[in-house]
Amino acid sequence: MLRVAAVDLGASSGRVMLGLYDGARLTLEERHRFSTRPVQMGNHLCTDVAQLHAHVLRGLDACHQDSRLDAVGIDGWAVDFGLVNDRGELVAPPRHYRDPGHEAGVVRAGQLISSDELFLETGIQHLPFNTIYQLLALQSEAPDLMSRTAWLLLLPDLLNFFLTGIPRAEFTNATTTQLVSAETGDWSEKLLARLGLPRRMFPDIAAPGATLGPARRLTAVGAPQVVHVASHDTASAVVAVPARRQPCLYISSGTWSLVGTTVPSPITSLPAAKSNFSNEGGVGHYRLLKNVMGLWILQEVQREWAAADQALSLAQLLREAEESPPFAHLFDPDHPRFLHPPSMLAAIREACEEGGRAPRERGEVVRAILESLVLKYRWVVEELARITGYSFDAVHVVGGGSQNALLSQWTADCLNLPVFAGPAEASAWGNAVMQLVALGELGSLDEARELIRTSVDIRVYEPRASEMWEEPYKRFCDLVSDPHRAS
Ligand code: LFR
Repeated sequence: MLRVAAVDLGASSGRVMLGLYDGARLTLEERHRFSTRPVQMGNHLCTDVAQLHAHVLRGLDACHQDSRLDAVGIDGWAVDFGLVNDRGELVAPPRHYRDPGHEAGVVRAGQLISSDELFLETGIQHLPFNTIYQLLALQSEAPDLMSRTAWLLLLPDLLNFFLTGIPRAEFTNATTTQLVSAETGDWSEKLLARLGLPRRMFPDIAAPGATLGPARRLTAVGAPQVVHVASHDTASAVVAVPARRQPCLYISSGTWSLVGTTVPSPITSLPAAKSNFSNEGGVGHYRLLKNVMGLWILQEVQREWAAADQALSLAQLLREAEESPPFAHLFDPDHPRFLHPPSMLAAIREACEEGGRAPRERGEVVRAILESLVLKYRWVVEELARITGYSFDAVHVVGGGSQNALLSQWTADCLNLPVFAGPAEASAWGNAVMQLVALGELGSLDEARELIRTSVDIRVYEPRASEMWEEPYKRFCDLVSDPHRAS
């Protein structure tokens, strides 16, 4: 029996899962779960990395209790990083991508390089919090910071560094910095020079499936091998998409909804640029996808209701949504106002008022969120088909959002495609199977996916009454306001 620990840092919660592989089947058992929510520290929204590290250690301890671990792999949300000095200490608290302070970096980048050139060089979509912008904002705010920095380490790489003492970048997550060349898959020296970012702080890039080194800082519990999984959580989730036919259409549904497909190499054509698609690195492929704001909007609304003592279970909220009138309030969920508003309810109200009337009842609000999300999925899928020339006959929904039956059914209805829902813990599954690849137990991504198919349960939602979505979709298309979309 092989024992691997999959550490997965999602945008709202993290977990450490113990993977048990008997040569034929893989099972995952949750051993520790914790919040990954950012904390406001002074003027900035930050990630509490010390807490994250402590939770990783606790989770690994819990995995170790019965017997030794063979390997450990860490994946997490993209883009965010820590800067460490040559003594291996953080030079500043890592900022969170939802911190509004990165905006200054977007302005600075615009002075140094055009957005078309940036896309051509990196193949990465414009998101105002990409590492490139975070770094440029820091550089102008605290110019001494970089001179004190030995390494820039994205969060999973940083936690790997705490375990092993080895500074190394992993490919899938590195691409999300928007500093990696779409052509070479390595840091773009040209771009770094142009932006005045020191090349020396970017570590060597390793491929997913490579071994990093023993977790020698875990002496109390032995020293399992730390391996490079696809350390971007979305890349791990895409590894776990249990499709028989490739390329397939997937939605990695959680705090974000990542809607995309896989392509053999980056597509940096004009239509891809205009629709602001991303070519993020994957395991033997690129992930051509787009960020949709996702269940974050609903999570924030639930948080607001809970704070006002009006907490209701998700099941109850979904029931109320189903009982509310259809297509009464639509909005583009990807408007920047939803990224980190002081009040999500107020942001929704404002957006709906621009197009008509604001929702008042709880059920109406939830319905507006879910309908707007699935309409945006359709918009992205149509763009995706146009850019790739692919046609899709099903959609795989993976991640926590795949457990939301109403959202899955409406996704099937709106896209007029069957939805295959699951696995819910897709990133952890993708993480665990890549560890088996690194350990030499599985030979390829296809084998890894086959193992997942035989190990998880998938629910199927057939499309119903799709014609009902036609008229609202036309209305919705008029609302879509992507800053990079051709008018
Ligand atoms: C999902 C995710 C997305 C990335 C966003 C910010 O958890 O990793 O792929 O765009 O978080 O890092």
